[in-house]
Amino acid sequence: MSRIAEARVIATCPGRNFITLKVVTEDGLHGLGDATLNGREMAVFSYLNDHVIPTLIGRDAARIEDTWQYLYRGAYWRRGPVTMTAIGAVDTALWDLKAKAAGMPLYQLLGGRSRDGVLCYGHANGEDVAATVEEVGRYLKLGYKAVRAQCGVPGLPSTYGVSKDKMFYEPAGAAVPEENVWSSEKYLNSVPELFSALRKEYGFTPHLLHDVHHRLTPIEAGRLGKALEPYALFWMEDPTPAENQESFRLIRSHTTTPLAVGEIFNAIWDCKDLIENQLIDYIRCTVTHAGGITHLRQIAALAALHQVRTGCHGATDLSPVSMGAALHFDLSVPNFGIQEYMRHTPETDAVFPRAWRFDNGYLHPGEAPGHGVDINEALAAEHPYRPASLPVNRLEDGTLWHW
Ligand code: GCO
Ligand code: MG
Repeated sequence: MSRIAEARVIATCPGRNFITLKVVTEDGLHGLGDATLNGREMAVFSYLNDHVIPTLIGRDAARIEDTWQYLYRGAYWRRGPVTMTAIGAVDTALWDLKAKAAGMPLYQLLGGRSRDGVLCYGHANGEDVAATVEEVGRYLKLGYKAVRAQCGVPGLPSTYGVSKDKMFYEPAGAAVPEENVWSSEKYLNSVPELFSALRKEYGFTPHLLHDVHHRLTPIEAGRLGKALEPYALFWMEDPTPAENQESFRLIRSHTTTPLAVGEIFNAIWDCKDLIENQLIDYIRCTVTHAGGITHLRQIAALAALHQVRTGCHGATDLSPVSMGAALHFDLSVPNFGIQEYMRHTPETDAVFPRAWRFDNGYLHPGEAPGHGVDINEALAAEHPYRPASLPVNRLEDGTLWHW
């Protein structure tokens, strides 16, 4: 393998914004990394262009670990979503390159398969319980073994996670955030009814998941987890903001519903206390936002010591490049749990040709050398970047609430 000759950052918006890092070696191979930080895309674009790419040119592309250490340990400013997303993009691109140079699918370099396929969950949502039950049924017919269910809350004009476009849900909209109304009381009263209806209709074989999006206080989360116990959820996600991680002890002391956290974490230091104290069951960090394959493997190794399993974030705010890399990680890592899978639009799939595929509830990374996802730059250029933001939340009295 040779030296890095060139690296460039590509911004494209085939339905939503994606930032992609392309690293090219002197012998003409290229590797790709996803650098999409949802709603803050241009911060990483600049970080890569202004601070990272100048240090990559001429570097030995084979030295993945040393490059990671250089960008993390060598920098005065450590951690944080912008830095770690930039490092993650470089790391993923270098793993892609190394596997291409070896002529192997990436999972082979990561130790080979630990399983035959990657269990994934889809997103079902509806305005009310009946519509959500129907939507979950649609996923089960498509072959999904696991489905996340989100439902409109009676008495609230709209609910985050519940969309009109069921197949290609994209929550980022206006350039300046829209405002949603939230009520934890109304929400808490409505969720158990949804899962009761789902178990009544479909029994206990399908895995069911639910995302709280950080909206509850710890004691409210304990109450919800307890109320959901009869419906045996695969997990309850992000029940409360995870800054004060001690608060998870309170949730844990009230419920055996498994807990999943980590989609907005960016370093092992965010995960350490929750994992070491066994306060969660699934860790949801991604290759994109948590420092690439190199760092995610470290997080997974720590998690394995404590019987915490992985459940990588896989919303459409991560590009197909992220999914490609995640699937090689998922296939190889011993303590894999589940992979989130939200379909991208056909426009996005056209910009990012890929080797991975969905088959009967499982994802497969494919056998192409590298992570198996490429970018059609000419097509990408036809979809220029446009600012888009996630909505913010206010309580019914106007108080600003957690995202
Ligand atoms: C998830 C996430 C999504 C977020 C999205 C933000 O679990 O997939 O919480 O639902 O809305 O990633 O852009
Ligand atoms: Mg989530």
